[in-house]
Amino acid sequence: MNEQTRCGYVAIVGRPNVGKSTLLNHILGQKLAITSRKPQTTRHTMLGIKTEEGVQAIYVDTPGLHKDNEKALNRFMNKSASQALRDVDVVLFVVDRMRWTDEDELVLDRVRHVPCPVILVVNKVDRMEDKRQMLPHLEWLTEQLPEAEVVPVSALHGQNIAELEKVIAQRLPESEHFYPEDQITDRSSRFLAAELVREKVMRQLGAEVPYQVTVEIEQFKQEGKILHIHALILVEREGQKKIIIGDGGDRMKKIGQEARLDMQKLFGSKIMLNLWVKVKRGWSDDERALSSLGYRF
Ligand code: GDP
Ligand code: K
Ligand code: MG
Repeated sequence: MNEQTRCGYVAIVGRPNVGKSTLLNHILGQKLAITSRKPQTTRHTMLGIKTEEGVQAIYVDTPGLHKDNEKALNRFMNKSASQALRDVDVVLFVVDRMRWTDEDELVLDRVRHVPCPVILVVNKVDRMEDKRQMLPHLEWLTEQLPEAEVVPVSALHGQNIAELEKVIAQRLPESEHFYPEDQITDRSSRFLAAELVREKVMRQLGAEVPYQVTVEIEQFKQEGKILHIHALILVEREGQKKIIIGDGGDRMKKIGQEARLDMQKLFGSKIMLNLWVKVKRGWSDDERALSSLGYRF
């Protein structure tokens, strides 16, 4: 074993919408995790692996912890986020540079008790003209986490991310690497394809529908130079199906075009993408349906 090599798990936690997935994508230098302005965009934990100069950091992107535990899908997401805090080597606690909410508080309560180093990542500093505007709570927050290093960043614009990665690397244990150098995620290409379609749906739609949408890949087949992907968009109600299809299929067309471009970049291949929408009543509050759709408890 090369004595210089380091390797470990880095959990990215925080309330919905603070920029966890955006941060992961920036660190990896490619769009792996889907992002949007809407909470609940990330539903599954996903590994993003970066190997550079003898250091392998295995990031665990998580759904944000949220207060609403009523629906099965929400319980699934909260459980995934909590599990990610176990057995990791470093925790990145991501907060917004301005806003502090009850849901941040919820995350703080979990983070307070983790046995590994915590890095407080204060995100979205690009939105701030004056440093004094920074989270009035910041002083209080650092008192709550006296051991935590504070690193202000902009995940969207890449400000101070290299510095953050240095701080992370210093806290990873000396170890052999767990994954091959060129592997960037634990998720299958099918999974990533489904997520890209769901991202476009999330971004296209208003407040209500997105949480009742999931995507299944029915075909994923390379034929010559073309990757053929058939994706099924599942919704809860007939009305939602109409909304997703849009006037004369307008919205579906847009969703398809945008997803195809992202897939082309990610898979480095020409893509033929077919989309369908189907109603599957009650899928988001039915543990059995969730499990068959890939939400494994
Ligand atoms: P997550 O729910 O914590 O994974 O958050 P996302 O990564 O999906 O980001 C939520 C929203 O915040 C998206 O619209 C992002 O573009 C935006 N965002 C993330 N990081 C930054 C940042 O550093 N600056 C600004 N201005 N917006 C950001
Ligand atoms: K989001
Ligand atoms: Mg996310």
